[in-house]
Amino acid sequence: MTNKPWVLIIMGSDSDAETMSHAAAALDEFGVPYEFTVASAHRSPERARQIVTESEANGAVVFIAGAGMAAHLPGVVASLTARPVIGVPLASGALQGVDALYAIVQMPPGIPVASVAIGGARNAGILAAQIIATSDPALAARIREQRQSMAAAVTAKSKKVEKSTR
Ligand code: RP5
Repeated sequence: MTNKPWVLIIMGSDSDAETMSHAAAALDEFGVPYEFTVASAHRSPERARQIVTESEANGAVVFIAGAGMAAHLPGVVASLTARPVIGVPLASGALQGVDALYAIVQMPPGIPVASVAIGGARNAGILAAQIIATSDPALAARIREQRQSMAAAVTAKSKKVEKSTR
């Protein structure tokens, strides 16, 4: 247990866990604590409600919610907390995440959910860290360092292929 601000990562099924683990990995890189759990908006609404309300009371400051198909979990989480919710549309079923993307981004005015790309769990983790970093300068510095590493990696990639004929 920690008093540090932490992130709840919640998903609709254990079949979502592999993709959602990329959000956890991003938070691990930045040393941001999280809990990782499953609750379904449709199959276990009472469990979803209990986890979200208890997590808010216990210091979760950002919620990451992943779901596939009729992806109502992120919206339900947003209905239960006034803290920021990041939705992760997941590719499953016949429509491979397009259905989940539409479900997550089409929230009614007043109850926002920020959405990343289909399967974009890593960006959800990074965005959650960025939100927490607004009040944590050391975390903000770690995020800036990672940006610098990425920029250096792009320069290295260019060196492998660049040429000029002028
Ligand atoms: C959604 O239905 C879940 O988020 C998952 O992406 C999808 C399939 O769930 P399972 O049938 O694998 O439990 O609610």
